Amino acid sequence: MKKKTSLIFGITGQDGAYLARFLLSKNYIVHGVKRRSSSLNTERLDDIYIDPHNRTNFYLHYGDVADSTSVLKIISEIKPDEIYNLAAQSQVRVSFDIPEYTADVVALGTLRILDSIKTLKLHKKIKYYQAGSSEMFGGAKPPQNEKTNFYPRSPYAVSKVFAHWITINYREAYDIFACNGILFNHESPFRGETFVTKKIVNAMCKIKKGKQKKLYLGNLYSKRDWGHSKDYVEAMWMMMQKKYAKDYVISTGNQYTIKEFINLSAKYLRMKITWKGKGLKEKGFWNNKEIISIDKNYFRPTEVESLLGDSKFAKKELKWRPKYNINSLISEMIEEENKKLK
Ligand code: NAP
Ligand code: F7E
Repeated sequence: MKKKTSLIFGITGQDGAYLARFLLSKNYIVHGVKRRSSSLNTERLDDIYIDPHNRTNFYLHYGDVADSTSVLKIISEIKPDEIYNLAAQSQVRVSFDIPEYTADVVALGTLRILDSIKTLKLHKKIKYYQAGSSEMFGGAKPPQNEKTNFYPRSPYAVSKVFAHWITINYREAYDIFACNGILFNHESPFRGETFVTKKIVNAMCKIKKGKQKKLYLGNLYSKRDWGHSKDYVEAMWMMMQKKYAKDYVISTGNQYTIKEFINLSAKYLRMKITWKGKGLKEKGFWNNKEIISIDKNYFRPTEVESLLGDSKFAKKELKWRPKYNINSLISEMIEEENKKLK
């Protein structure tokens, strides 16, 4: 049987790295788009990015979703069966500092890919996946599902709402198989170091080994529904195997505060944290040493307080089930970090 060809925008990120491995395991030919950077950005792909001269199933191309000529050229050359658009400036806090850039990449980047499919008349061949986010629900009351109205609370989330609707518009207007995954937070050892779970795990492991003194955080009381990236990239692929494109919420259905995530990580590391004080003066102590403090710079101008997904639709239609829970997620992240510290 002829191998399927996939093209991943955002292959160097957390999900891109897991999705590439997943698709290779399904016998796909995998193409990925990486940005030019002054230092290497392919660290998460190192073990699959073997000698380019002996490779037959994994290829990287320079490109940028802010540059429509590169997007059009890559799609026209590869003519993939499936496109996964994972490319984004995905840091919510940073999107308040660089809102225009965030909108260009997240909102218009999506449009550039969809419009290339249309312009190249590849709408009958290519299936398109859009990386939507629970951040689009923002201030909407939990639990959130496919019928919940969006209430985005950051330039990132507003841009994702545009991306969501332009995906539906191109599906309806030009008959493109284009689906939106509305994914709740998902983490892993590959998670970027500025996201809160990875920041906590890395710091706690280092503090335990005496390699770091303190961890500074923002709001400890927002609640998130955290899953594992490995489970979530499988859901992306499942959506793309359906006959008709639809939009699906992917989540675990459990939520925890940031403080609960710290306590669970500490428990795994056998560290007993004692909390004292309130608001900006709240502090965490271990062995009578102050190891956690609040820094107001990590607060956001508008916060998303409570995300809790209801993914009954995906469970029914895709038969998708997460394999990880919060404890196996945290233990894997800690084990991998400890290996690195050794
Ligand atoms: P990530 O680790 O931040 O990866 C983002 C990827 O996009 C990286 O490969 C990055 O390249 C690339 N990128 C950034 N700007 C680009 C541009 N202008 N042109 C081409 N590529 C560009 O994010 P992730 O956690 O894997 O998430 C994947 C996607 O799902 C993102 O769209 C994110 O917004 C969305 N999402 C994530 C979550 C989550 O909890 N992880 C939940 C819902 C939705 P560099 O490596 O060069 O920076
Ligand atoms: O923040 C609070 C912060 O940056 C989670 C992205 O993948 O998931 C991610 O967005 C919570 C927020 O993720 C710190 O205020 C406290 O309430 O890990 P995060 P996020 O903003 O939920 C969604 C679904 C995406 O789509 C995004 O691309 O933690 N928090 N103190 C902190 N957050 C950070 N980053 N750093 C702190 O020091």
